[in-house]
Amino acid sequence: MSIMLWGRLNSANVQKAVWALEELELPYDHVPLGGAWGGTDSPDYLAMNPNGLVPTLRDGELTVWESHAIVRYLSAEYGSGLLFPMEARDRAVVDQWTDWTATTFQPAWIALFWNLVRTAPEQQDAAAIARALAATSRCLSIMERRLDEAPYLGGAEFTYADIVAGVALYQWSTMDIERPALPAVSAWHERLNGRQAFRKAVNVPYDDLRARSAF
Ligand SMILES: N[C@@H](CCC(=O)N[C@@H](CS)C(=O)NCC(=O)O)C(=O)O
Repeated sequence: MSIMLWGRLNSANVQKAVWALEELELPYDHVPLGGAWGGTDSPDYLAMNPNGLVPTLRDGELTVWESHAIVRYLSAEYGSGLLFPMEARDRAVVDQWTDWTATTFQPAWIALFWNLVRTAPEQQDAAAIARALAATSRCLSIMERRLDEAPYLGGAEFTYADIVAGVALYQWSTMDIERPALPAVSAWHERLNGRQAFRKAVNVPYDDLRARSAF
């Protein structure tokens, strides 16, 4: 039975799973779900993912949801020594950036995206946008210092930490905002853009999400 992935491809959390699958060259079937497709509240879907959000991944008998758990699973199962460092000490640094992305970086940049892109212009709150931009810029300045000393967040090698954080780069670089100069982050973005899996998973236009705050 091949790997199945449920979720709309314009979701950053789904893009993490797609990027990991493509990076590992794994065959998979994809079911668009959530957003304009709906289906997250169907009994069948909730039986797999009681959280009712995307993505969900099934691999044989295993069903797993939460994008970071999915990326970590794929990396450990199919990318040991590749996306998934074998040494616990190396993995600790990768997990540090992965968990920081979940708790700090992603909430900041998603707030910016919601306030600026998903909220209709007449309902936008300039102060909320400014706060979200400041929080996102602060996170990126932390990444700037890290990427000034190492080519990837985990260190010398590309890992799943780059996947979970790197999905932000398309939105960040295309949103209508004033961006601070971040040369190390820009160089990292260029390095990631050199990967086919990144381009396929992440460089996905989001015009159909503009002024769509219902999901
Ligand atoms: N912490 C979850 C968050 C999942 C989440 O918020 N997914 C959003 C899309 S990015 C969702 O399902 N929204 C409802 C929808 O698209 O219908 C994860 O990382 O997987």
